[in-house]
Amino acid sequence: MSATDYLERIPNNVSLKDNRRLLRALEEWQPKFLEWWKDMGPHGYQAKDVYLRTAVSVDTQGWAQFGYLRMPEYRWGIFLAEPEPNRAIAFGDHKGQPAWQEVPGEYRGTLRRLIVTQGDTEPASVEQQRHLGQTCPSLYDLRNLFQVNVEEGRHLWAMVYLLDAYFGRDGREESEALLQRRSGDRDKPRILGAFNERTPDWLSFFMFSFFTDRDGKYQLASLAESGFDPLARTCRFMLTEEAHHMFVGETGVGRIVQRTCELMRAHRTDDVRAHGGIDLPTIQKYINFHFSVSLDLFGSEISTNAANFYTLGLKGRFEETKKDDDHRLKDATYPVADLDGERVAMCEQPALVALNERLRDDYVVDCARGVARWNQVIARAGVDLELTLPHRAFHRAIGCFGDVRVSPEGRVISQAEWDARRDDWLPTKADETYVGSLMRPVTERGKLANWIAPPARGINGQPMDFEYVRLG
Ligand code: BYC
Repeated sequence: MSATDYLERIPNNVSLKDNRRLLRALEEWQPKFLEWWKDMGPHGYQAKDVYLRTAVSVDTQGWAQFGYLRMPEYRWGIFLAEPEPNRAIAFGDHKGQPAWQEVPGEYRGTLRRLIVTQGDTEPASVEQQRHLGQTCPSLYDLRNLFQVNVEEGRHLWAMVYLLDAYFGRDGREESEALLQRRSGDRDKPRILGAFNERTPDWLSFFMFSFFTDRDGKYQLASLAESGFDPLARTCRFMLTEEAHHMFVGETGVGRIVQRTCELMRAHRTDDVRAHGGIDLPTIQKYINFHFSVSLDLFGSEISTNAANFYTLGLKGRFEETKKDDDHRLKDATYPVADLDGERVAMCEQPALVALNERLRDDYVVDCARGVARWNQVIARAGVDLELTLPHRAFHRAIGCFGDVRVSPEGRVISQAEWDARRDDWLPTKADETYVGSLMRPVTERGKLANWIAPPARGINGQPMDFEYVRLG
């Protein structure tokens, strides 16, 4: 492909045509990306026309253009939110100074690590979801899966842009390594725990999109506050796309819950498995699993890394600029959940080292709102049961609860009690086998698998029976 072709293929608002060095780096990386997409991207459907949204600019007209295209021809572009004139750093030791347009030399390594950690999650999620197309519950859902996948690909591009444009040779090496690690691979795993878990079925996919993509929202929002302006602007634009991913998760689980309740009422039974549905206790176990592994993504309760990221002006808090305090936090404290002997108790900690926990708190509140909406579906159906979030200490691998066993109610328990109760709380092999047995592809226009209700509306005003993926 010639340089002009690349400029055509990579819609951008970073003046790529004037930056030959960056263009060359991306020209070299792009075929490797496509190779990775071929090997690790969605299995099947690569030659089919999919009704996708593509961002071709950052204005209201351009960021959501709908049309049919084949996934490998998706235009993975590079977009930064519009610059904020005279933007100043909003927090930490550099508060009030002009935001950096170049990487400050002394923070190079730290910043690169943050960008690589963020970037690593994007291809990881595509890898985790690569087989789901084979078992889609409808063409509508299949299209949404692919939309999420191409946009995660674009988010990888966004991080690779930062690495290639601002971190020289090191950055280019990291860009390559992002295509070499593999989700779940024992020898070269993805960096963060949740991104090495399997997403074997659509219930897991919707839970992942609700819980794990929501970690993405909070991490991106914190990086969108960064003093390094290109990172802040990149993340701000990514957040516009992230909203759809969480919508897919929330409505996906909501539609399963709705269908389950319909089956419960129609057959006057809690045992909807007999009628091909996913029972509410199984849904609860999947919530317990995905919530807990996503909580781990926020890091330890007490973290000097987090304090440094903040003090150096690299990563802020959620909605930093809306908070009414000194934005330095040197003397502030924050309540953090900790182990006090056999119980979980709150204790005041220096606010700077507690920033991971603070972000986790924001996230938990947001998750609870979504669960409340699922419970409205259940209540409207007249079913007497509520889904809940397990206690934050339940089933944790990272942080102070990583070494203890805790029940979903937050009681510290023995290993023996955990062993006896684990299968009541987390999906078992039998649960996974049952859910797996429901995963049969439904690809007829307007048709839907039996275990999920139809969406309230189609994509971009299209009807449910629209040909979201052309199979002919
Ligand atoms: N798994 O000081 P600590 C998304 C490591 S999702 C494995 O507590 P820190 C998306 C940690 O790296 C958002 N290792 O943690 C969603 C550190 O290692 P070193 C992704 C873990 O550094 C769906 C050590 O343990 N973005 O976008 O304060 C689909 C001590 O850690 C884990 C980001 O995460 C773990 N869960 O915070 C697609 C933002 N947790 O330094 C996309 C960028 C901790 O001792 N990342 N460790 O070698 C960060 O801000 C931070 O790296 C973390 C960790 C918040 C993740």
